[in-house]
Amino acid sequence: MSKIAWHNMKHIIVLGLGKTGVSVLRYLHDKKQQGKTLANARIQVFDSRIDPPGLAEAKQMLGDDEFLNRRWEIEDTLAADIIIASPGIDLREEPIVLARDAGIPVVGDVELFAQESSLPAVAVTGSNGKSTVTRMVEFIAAQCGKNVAAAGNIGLPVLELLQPGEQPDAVMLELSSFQLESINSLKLEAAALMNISADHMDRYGSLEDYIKAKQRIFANAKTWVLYRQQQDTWPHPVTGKLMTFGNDSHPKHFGLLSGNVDRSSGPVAITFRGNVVLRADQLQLQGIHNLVNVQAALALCQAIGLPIEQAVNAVKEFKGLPHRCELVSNNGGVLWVNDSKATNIGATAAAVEGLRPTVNGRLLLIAGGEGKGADFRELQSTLECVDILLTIGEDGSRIGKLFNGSRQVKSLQQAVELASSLVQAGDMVLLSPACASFDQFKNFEHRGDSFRQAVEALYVDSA
Ligand code: UMA
Ligand code: ADP
Repeated sequence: MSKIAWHNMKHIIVLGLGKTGVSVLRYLHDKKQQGKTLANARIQVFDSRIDPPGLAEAKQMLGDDEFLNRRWEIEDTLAADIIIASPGIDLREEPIVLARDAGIPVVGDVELFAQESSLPAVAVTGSNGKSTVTRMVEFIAAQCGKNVAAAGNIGLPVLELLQPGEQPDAVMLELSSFQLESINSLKLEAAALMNISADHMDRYGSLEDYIKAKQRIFANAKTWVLYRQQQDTWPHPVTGKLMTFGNDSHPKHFGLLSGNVDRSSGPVAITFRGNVVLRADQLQLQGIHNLVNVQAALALCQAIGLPIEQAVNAVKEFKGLPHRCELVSNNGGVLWVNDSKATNIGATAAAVEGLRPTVNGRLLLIAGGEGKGADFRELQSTLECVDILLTIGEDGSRIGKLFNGSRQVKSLQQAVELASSLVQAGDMVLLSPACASFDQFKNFEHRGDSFRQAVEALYVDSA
């Protein structure tokens, strides 16, 4: 898209007043304060929540009347010169489609950032592994003495990077399919597509549409970092410099030296151009999916000029993120693992299949929540690695149907209590829901924290 002609923008509407909406208002407000382009522009913000988190700040910036606590209608969108939509807003809504058809630009915060920033940037997308890879790159860079700022879907809206302050050496962006839908100008040193598994099917017409949104990350990327085990998700033709990663070996790219995930059964190592660069037991991360994540992170680090030897040494110290296959207790020899961030089938499959070989006893899985339109039959083969299944939440019983003897319980706390009566030393209890959390929790962190608290309470009570 051509550069936004801000001086022509007399009426701007911002849709959504969550984290993104607030950062967009700050960006526009700063432009207004600087006095030139937006001096007389009217800025309105819409949100269907009565009291969205950024309301006080929005009113301070815009005045009391420019927050509209209602859905945007066709009259609103057609009256705008530009529409800036938060990622959670479906761009297929009629008022937005009609505005677009009428030639009104519809952009997101990442496009605004891309039009403004000249910092070197790399980015990651995919159904799973984005946050892990994002934090890994940030961590590796810091260990190597570089200040790489992580932003995007990871939680810090990208426009916050434009606020005054110390400029980072480079930017590491985590981008969701929602954010990618409205980008055009983002130039990247390298972009990675981690993997695709069905997710957000309540927003996309088909898996193909979801994949197409993800592939937009490569439009202006010099190096394309792609997963060898899912070549059917690669954009064609590959026009960037190709760097692949995967679960197999490769003479020229990143790969894995074969062996079992169960580290006792032989070395599993990450290779680069056929040479071992890192043994799995040198890492502080569990599961084969994390060995795959390390490869992608190393490829992105290379693209921002970090020497591979240094990056490899640095990643050995990376401890992983909370709520992703996180061991929260091993009291009484039972391993309790919080994988609350597993909000889709692919993540739960990776966790169950990646952790199963490390469990001596039985594996008890707690799954369920808001299914986001997923077809849970895809979880069938994964459930064969599970010994006991407890389900929770509004779509729990849809997963339960696939497993003989599964039990649906009312709350996560009840699931933990029931689990504790069923397991013994050597077993693992894994919370890996394959669902979003919003039916019973504020977010996945709240769900993971509730799990941890319920587990801690078990042992306090029994102390
Ligand atoms: N809203 C409406 N009407 C709607 C939809 C939303 O009024 O039809 C309002 C909501 O009431 C809310 C605001 O819009 O106040 C929320 O906007 P949003 O959902 O876009 O959320 P933000 O707070 O702006 O956070 C977004 C990302 N959220 C989503 O994409 C859903 C955050 O990713 C991201 O960290 C943040 O921008 C900063 O870039 C979260 C996420 O869940 C972690 N992402 C999805 C995922 O990872 O699966 C894609
Ligand atoms: P995202 O930001 O894409 O949601 P996270 O790094 O937060 O990814 O991990 C989300 C979930 O996906 C966790 O449950 C984690 O165990 C699982 N996961 C992480 N990396 C991968 C991967 N490469 N493939 C499949 N699942 C993964």
